[in-house]
Amino acid sequence: MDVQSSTTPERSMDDETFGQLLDTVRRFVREKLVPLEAKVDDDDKVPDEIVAEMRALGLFGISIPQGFGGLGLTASEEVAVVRELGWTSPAFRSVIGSNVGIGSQGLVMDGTEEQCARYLPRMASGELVGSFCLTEPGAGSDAASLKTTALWDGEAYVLNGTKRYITNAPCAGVLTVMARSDPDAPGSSGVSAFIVEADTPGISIGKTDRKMGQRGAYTSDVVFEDARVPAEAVIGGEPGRGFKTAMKVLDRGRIHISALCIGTARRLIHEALVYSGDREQFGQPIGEFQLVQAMLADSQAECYAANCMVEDAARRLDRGEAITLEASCCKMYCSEMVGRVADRAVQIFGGAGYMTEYGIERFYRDVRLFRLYEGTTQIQQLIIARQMRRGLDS
Ligand code: COS
Repeated sequence: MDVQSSTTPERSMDDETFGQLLDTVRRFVREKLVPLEAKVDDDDKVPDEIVAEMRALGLFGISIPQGFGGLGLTASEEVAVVRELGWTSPAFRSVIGSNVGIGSQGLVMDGTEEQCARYLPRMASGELVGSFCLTEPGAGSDAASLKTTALWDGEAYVLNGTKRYITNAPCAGVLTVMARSDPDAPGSSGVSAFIVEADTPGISIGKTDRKMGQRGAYTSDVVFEDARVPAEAVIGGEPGRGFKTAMKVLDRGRIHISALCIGTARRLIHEALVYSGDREQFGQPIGEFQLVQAMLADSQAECYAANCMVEDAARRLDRGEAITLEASCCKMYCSEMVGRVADRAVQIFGGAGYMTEYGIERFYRDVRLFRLYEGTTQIQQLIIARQMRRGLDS
């Protein structure tokens, strides 16, 4: 077994308390969020009172350790909560997504005690929104080719460059920024991760991007023009380790996104099942037809397989195993799976599936992003194959 750390994280709550949390989240999603899906899409905004309820439920801090004000859930528990959130429009999950995932985990994994104490409690409460700034106009899949610089001038690191498609940047208070602190070091080795306050002079946020789907979730550019940050902003205090921090964050983030895919697939299967029982053609419900049953069955089997792999990967992560390969397998399979499930749901709904009123076309557009962000399917394939080939060498 490949072991990263010898300690298995202590569970922060017992089964009964966790069951209650899950139950509360499920009811919140189904009773409060589902009825708001069309409105969020129309308004391109999650209502403020919903964000406030998410704060009150502790959702911003589910993956942040209890010692820093979060709920300190294990990866397996996080998967269960995120799966529940996946039952509704992904825009709702995006509100808390960066604080739970890529926006906080750089600090949780590699931050110093002081950095964690300074930022994590406010991120856990939702007072401070965190964003993860890796992608650039010229560095997407090839993240190690990033060009943003962070040059030490004797007193401060001076940041210059542009970050692109940064989730929650328009509302972020703190940014995890990957930048090149040693321009002479090749590739990823010259990259450091910085924890940067978004109101630092020299940082500006671009206009909010218009997207294919996930209206109500925001991305934008973040531009650095001679933004000065102190030496204490280097995550972990040691320059040159930022790319590895980013990769570790993405490993866990990919399991999180995979759980989200499963939740959305379950919702789409549910909608297709109910519709196929109601809708009659040729004198009977369309669900009586074997060709419709085949689509439902394929979706169910694939969703079940996806769930088994995500639960396994999360368990391995909780045991301290290295899960780079498994996280990429999950991200690839689950995001492709929910794409197929959404396509079949449109097919089962027929013309109604194409109409905005039924909401299925919105999910179809929303889930398309899952195959792209936190690494495209092709990047996951590359990571999986590399890990397999490394196994041959060892
Ligand atoms: N955990 C810890 N360290 C890791 C790691 C991981 N999962 N993956 C890579 N590293 C380390 C490597 O061990 C290597 O360290 P050494 O130089 O000490 O050997 C270093 O990081 C560079 O890794 P690698 O050589 O694999 O980098 P490449 O540039 O060849 O490829 C990929 C990296 C393609 C995997 C990476 O750029 C990637 O994930 N791209 C997609 C980015 C992405 O998901 N973007 C979405 C934006 S965030 S929403």
